Amino acid sequence: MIKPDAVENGHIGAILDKITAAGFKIVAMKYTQLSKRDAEEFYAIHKERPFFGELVEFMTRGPIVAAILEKDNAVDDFRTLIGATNPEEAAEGTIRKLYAASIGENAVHGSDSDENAAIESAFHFSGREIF
Ligand code: 3AN
Repeated sequence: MIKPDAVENGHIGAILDKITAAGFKIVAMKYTQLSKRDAEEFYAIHKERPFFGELVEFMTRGPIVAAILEKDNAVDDFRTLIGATNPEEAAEGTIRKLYAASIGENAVHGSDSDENAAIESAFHFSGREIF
């Protein structure tokens, strides 16, 4: 996902450019806004964390871009491309270093395993939206 902060700041095009330049193929994509219920479901794994309320509030405050990306070793390579969760710790040239302001508002989301990628893909897309 390209998160609400990056959308608000006009970074959709630049982020998609970096993603395709890094060799990812976009097999599904949409511009949408998460409801409170959607965000609570998507981030259910974090529901006991102190920042959960803030995270749901942030992720629902404006539109996002959801996409499914395909590549060999996609999960690890995408996490390398986006950089550390905290942009202050993210490597130079990564998407979060370039476009994120804080650990809470960190521009992009990437799945942390192939298993979660499948779950998150099904959360956003139906079969006929995947190419
Ligand atoms: P990542 O997105 O790098 O996989 P996770 O899964 O640990 O990181 O966290 C999910 C999301 O929760 C982050 N992208 C960020 O928006 C938010 N988050 C994580 N840690 C914090 C924190 N300490 N304070 C505020 N928000 C946080």
